Amino acid sequence: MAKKNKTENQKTKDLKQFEKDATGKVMTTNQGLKVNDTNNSLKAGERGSTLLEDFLLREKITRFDHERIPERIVHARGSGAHGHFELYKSIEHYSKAGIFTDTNRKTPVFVRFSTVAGSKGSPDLARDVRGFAVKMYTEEGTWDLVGNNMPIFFIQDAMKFPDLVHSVKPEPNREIPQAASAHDTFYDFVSHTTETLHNQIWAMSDRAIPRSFRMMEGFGIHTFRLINAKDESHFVKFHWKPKLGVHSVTWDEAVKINGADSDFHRRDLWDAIDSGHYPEWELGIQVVAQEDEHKFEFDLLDPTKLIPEEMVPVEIIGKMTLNRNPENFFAETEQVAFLPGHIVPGIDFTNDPLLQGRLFSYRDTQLSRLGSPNFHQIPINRPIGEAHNNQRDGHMQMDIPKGQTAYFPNTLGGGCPHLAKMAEGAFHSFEERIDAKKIRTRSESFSDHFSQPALFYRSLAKWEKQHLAEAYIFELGKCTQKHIKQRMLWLIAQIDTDLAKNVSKGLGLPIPKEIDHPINQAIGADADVKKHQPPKKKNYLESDPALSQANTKFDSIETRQIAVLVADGFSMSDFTSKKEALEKEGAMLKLIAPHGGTVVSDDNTEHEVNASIITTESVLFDAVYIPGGKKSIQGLLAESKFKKFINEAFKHCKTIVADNEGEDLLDKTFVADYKDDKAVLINEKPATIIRSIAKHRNWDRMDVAAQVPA
Ligand code: HDD
Repeated sequence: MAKKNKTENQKTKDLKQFEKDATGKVMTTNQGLKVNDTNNSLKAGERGSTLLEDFLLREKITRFDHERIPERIVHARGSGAHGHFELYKSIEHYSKAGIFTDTNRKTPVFVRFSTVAGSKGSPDLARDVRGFAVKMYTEEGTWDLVGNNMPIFFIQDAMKFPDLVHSVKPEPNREIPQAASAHDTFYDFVSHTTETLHNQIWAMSDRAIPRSFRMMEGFGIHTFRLINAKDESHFVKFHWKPKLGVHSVTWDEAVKINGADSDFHRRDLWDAIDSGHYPEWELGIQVVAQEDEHKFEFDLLDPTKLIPEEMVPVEIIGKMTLNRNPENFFAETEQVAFLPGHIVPGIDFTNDPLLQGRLFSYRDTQLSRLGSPNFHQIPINRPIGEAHNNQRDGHMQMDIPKGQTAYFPNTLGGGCPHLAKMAEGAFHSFEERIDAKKIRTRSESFSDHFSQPALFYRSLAKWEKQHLAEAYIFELGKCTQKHIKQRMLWLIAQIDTDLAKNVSKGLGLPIPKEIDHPINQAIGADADVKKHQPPKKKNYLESDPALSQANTKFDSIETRQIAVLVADGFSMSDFTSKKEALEKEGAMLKLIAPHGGTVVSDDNTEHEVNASIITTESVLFDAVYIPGGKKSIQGLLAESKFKKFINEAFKHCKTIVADNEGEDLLDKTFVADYKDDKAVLINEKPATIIRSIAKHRNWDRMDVAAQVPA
């Protein structure tokens, strides 16, 4: 039975006062008038016309007509959860922020994960960057770290953001395609904007199709500053490292999951929290001393560059736990407003031109999305501390500010609210020395667009490289314009020739030696690309192991979904031995049977079926287990979808476990010829099975798996 484990924190307490619970209550209008009919409008006679007088009808319909608010222009589809952050050790030598110095605190957080391009109702498994936005309700004010699951961004200057987003969104004439980057306008833009190539190659990697929000990293991306009590500044990059490791599904699964359960990630997050398996991430920092700002071969202010962990290790300083699902999706997850401009003393901005633009954009967008400058008064957006100033009025003012004065300085209000003294923890911007010309340009130090995409590709494992090439083939294969595909191929060849050869084969197009499309010349695109490559490609690091998912954690099967294929007569002793051991490690076993309702095992006990084979698909599971029992196997063989289920799990390189007669079912599938595969486990001990599932997938099987016609 799912348990709803609520952990109280200050924000939870604050939110409670706004919660409304109708349990046991009478229905009323919004004015508190008791209502005894909400099914029929007021009419002139039984069959007569409806009367304008009917205020009950008008209240209900008017309210309904205005239920929707504009969805976010990007990151429209998302899921949120509450939790807290705990600091392992003080980093007061870097930052004076309470959240970074006080190890006794549990700072409340609200996190919203999202895809970027799709609309609010788009499927979860789109190939896309994932948003990873964390709101920390600290005692000194709210700090929002509005990041993504990739450590770099597509563009270097906020000025290009509308162009980037317009190119990836559905094409304006036909509003096609939804939640997909695989179309002409996106690659038209990317192929003419080489600064995008780094984030682009990450988006082609498995990072863009995570197994779960709980199994992806988060990054603040920009270089920020940490400011200590002596007002000294260090540069910092923020990293969230998931306790469960970084894992992904394959593209074939993603496509199928979108059909089988388009809420896959949303459901996964909700179910994990609801069942008490709280997701956790450790917070890491990469710190660079002020005087080392220029020691790298890239610019710390360039958001298309990461600092390889090989060069600056990540120091783990704390942990975030998500332990409470929202009470109401709209009130919390939809209305939450993240602003990169929300910082607290001890943290400050740098001059990263993308960050600087974001500092404007997020406040502005809330005005049209949430409709009022009072959006900070919506319960989910309120700080946990008191907020006082002379800002007034506006749509939907929820507070009742008292007193005669709304200006500063004043005497009539006793000078209040008075200014905070520095000793009281007032915010003070870091005093960076600036002596510059006003100039609309891009810094030369941002001009290397190829070294880091190449480093990323070099750092990947063989299977990751293969997935990545297939992603390019899919995406570019969906483009209809040959000159765009050719230009992309040419650019990919500048990143890595082997990758380009693979993609070229899949596209059936040769890698062009030169790009001489007249339009490109007309818009000066070639000159622009030549400026950035190839002479500028640098090889300052052969590889960075942290960039590969092959080097993530493989030590847990917590919350892994195991499909147990059963029909009447399945072996209870087989089942119990595996169930106990796997559940002890946190795995979740689901009985899949030829029908819904119940199944009876060979000891005559009845078991609730979790899903009939008609309503589920193998792509929703991490591993398959077939207990023995002659009658059960006969029952499974009678329904051909079970064979498809197993073939597909094999194709996706998952662990497949069978006991006793369960092997007879495997013998009727593609697996029959591959029983020596290291993740096909027949009559194996639980410990071996647990190790295999924890490995996530057996990628060694990839070439064989590609042959499976599922
Ligand atoms: Fe953004 C939302 C992440 C660049 C403008 N962004 C948004 C969200 C995330 C990010 C996670 C969803 C927040 C939520 O869940 O409510 N955005 C990023 C990252 C960026 C980035 C990691 C680069 C490092 N964004 C960026 C730029 C601009 C914007 C350069 C504009 C100049 N982003 C927005 C926005 C959104 C937004 C239009 C839409 C909804 C919202 O802000 O509240 O203002």
